[in-house]
Amino acid sequence: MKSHTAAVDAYWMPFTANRDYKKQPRVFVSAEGHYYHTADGRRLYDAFSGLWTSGLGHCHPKIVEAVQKQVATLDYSLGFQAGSDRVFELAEKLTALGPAGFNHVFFTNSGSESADTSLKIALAYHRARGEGHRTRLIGREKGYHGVNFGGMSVGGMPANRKAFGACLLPGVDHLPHTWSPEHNAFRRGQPAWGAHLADELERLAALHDGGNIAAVIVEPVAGSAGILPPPLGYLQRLRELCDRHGILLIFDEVITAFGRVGDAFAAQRFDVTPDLINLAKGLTNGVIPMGAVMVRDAIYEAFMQGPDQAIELFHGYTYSGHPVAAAAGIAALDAYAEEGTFEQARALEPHFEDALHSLADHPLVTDVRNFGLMGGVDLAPRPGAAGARGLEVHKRCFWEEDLVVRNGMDILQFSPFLNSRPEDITMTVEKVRKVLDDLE
Ligand code: PXG
Repeated sequence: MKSHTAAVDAYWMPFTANRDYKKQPRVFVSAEGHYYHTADGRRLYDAFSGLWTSGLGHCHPKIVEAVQKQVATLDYSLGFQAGSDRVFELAEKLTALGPAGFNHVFFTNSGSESADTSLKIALAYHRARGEGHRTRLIGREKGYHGVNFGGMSVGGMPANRKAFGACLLPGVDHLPHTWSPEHNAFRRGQPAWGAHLADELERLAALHDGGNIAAVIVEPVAGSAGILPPPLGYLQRLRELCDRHGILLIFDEVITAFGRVGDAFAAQRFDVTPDLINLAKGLTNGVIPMGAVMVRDAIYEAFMQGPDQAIELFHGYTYSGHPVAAAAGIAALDAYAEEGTFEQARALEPHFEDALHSLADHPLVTDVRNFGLMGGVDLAPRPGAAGARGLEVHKRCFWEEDLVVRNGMDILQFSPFLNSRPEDITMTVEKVRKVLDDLE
């Protein structure tokens, strides 16, 4: 007899061990605030706030209301050569929140689309300025920029790339990642060692002649690869080298924006201003899919030439600037401001850091890293079964502790709500310790 229903079987799940999952499906039917609910009436605390998405909590009443109202008022709006009132309003609000000089925003529907959009804008920008030979793109090992061809190519997660090797974009190089357990294990916040790793860009610039490189894309704090905060001075160094060689710097802030690092954007927290900023997730608090790419004024202006009737960028999605997503975005940005969410997140940081690092003495824990409200805890892999221990923690937390904890292989990832109560962070870590104590 099958241990699961035809419905569970029908769904080919993303980034999931489908066969293992379908033996004992973990299904949510509703959510409220900091909790998910299951069909059998269980209530689980969400220690990952969605998928880095839902910093304000699930089903925020003001966002729900805005979406309900919008979907009944203007469900879809033609987005090419036309637009809804909502999307213009959101664009203005977003640019007001961003670093000075970012007064234009292009809308997408996901972080992956933001990655590819930002790379295309970078290439087209250079071409528009008569530097069409700048075609090389530089990513970083352990980088994650989604799963479309551009983002995958500049990304540095081997498992996400290996099946598609021959079809990755040509002309891509990778900077080294910044994780170094021998120098920085159990380091709180930004590691002191590693700023020099940015100098690899100087070597690549020499190799390719700096003039052939279009853009460098990095996550200010690498997320999916296990929460790797930038070494002190590293981002500043990247900025200097990009300036020296006329290279655009793209910050992929799909995770780090909207309070996750205690400020509206990591660019502001680190005081390093890129040329393009990629967004998604927290833009709508995860309520409706939406992404965006914000650009420095000089980039937008470089496109605004030629006859007025000419389309300046041949790029866009049917759902770019969808009115319902835009309404969710407006409500989310309003809620962040009204509730002081970014300040709340910043104030929680020391408690989160202490709580997470209290796991450092556990015999199965090999490293703990944190920045803002992003945390990673490395577990020693079970011999011959990489990822098994991490998945077991996820499943035991779900079934035994009423807790949703995300694992990326053997790395436990923590993304507490930006408005968490300190005691819930303590509770999360205590439950994880209990599960770790029971593991072989
Ligand atoms: N850039 C970054 C920095 C991301 O974190 C994407 C792009 C892609 O976004 P979309 O919306 O296309 O998925 C992401 C997505 C994890 C995890 O476990 C994180 C993501 C996706 C899957 C797993 O940390 N982030």
